[in-house]
Amino acid sequence: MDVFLLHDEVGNRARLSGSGSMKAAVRLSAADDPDLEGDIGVIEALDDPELKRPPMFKVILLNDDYTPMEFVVHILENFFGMNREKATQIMLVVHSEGSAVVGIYPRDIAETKSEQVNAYAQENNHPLVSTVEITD
Ligand code: TYC
Repeated sequence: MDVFLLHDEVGNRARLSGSGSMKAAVRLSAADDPDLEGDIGVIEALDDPELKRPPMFKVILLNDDYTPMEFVVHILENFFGMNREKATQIMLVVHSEGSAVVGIYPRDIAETKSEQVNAYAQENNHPLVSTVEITD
């Protein structure tokens, strides 16, 4: 929210407030610039620059009945940078809960990792599947 108080020499006041961009017309005085005295000038409040963080995406690994546990651990070590202990722990979460988030990344990276995992599982004749979902 931006607020401007506009006032003249005899105490008349106007309040200008809002968000987004705002403009107010003002009559210029000799103090602004003698050449412009009496002209109409414009005061403009610009939008705050919006600095939104890019959305992040979860890579989710799904359980199935056939992919060997050791293969899932291998995936978590090699595609998601986990050590053996962490990879084993997360594999067991997927196995018992049905799914688990295995990484959170910007959209392109999440989609590439998920596609690489799915392709690698297929090449090795395992039904393992990962998906991507936007974070809330
Ligand atoms: N449920 C599989 C089994 O019993 C193991 C497994 C774990 C499969 C995690 C997929 O994402 C997965 N062999």
